[in-house]
Amino acid sequence: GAFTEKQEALVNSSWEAFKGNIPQYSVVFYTSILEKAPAAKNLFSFLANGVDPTNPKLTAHAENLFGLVRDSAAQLRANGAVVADAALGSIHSKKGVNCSQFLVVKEALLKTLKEAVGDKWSDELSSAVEVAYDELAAAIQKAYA
Ligand code: HEM
Ligand code: ISQ
Repeated sequence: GAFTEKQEALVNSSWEAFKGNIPQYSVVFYTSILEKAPAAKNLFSFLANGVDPTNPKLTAHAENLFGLVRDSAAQLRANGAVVADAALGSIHSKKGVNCSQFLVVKEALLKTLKEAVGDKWSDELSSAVEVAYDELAAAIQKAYA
């Protein structure tokens, strides 16, 4: 079905919660990714010295990714579809990023947002974030050259 205004608001609320402590939640995010996919360390130069919350590159990359999920929800609500720009497709295609890696990042995102929103977490919020993420991941892979 269509992505509702309520779903967009739920995704926005999780983004606001994440922004409440970006260094702390970035650690949760990267740690979760590295637990499931240790090789991800080699994909991101800013992880060379471990998950350091004072490294501005580390937090900025997490913020960019979370911001795009929020943007995806806005696109779904406004247009019923998500379009990723070609540059986003080409970065990931060059790095050979695959479906299983998209799944690892999705699970880490959900875990992080669950921690950020605390007792406001719900199945409805989880599913709104999942739809926004899955549609964005599909749009990125569709933009692979
Ligand atoms: C770069 C977003 C999934 C690996 C980027 C960039 C963005 C982005 C915006 C540009 C640089 C930055 O701001 O970080 C996303 C989004 C994703 C996603 C929205 C999911 C919907 C993934 C996955 C992987 C991955 C699953 C692999 C585990 C990379 C790598 C770069 C990159 C290696 C280049 C980093 C660098 O060296 O600067 N991504 N990404 N991405 N992404 Fe993703
Ligand atoms: C994937 N692409 C861009 C940035 C990221 C930050 C953290 C984890 C995965 C990412």
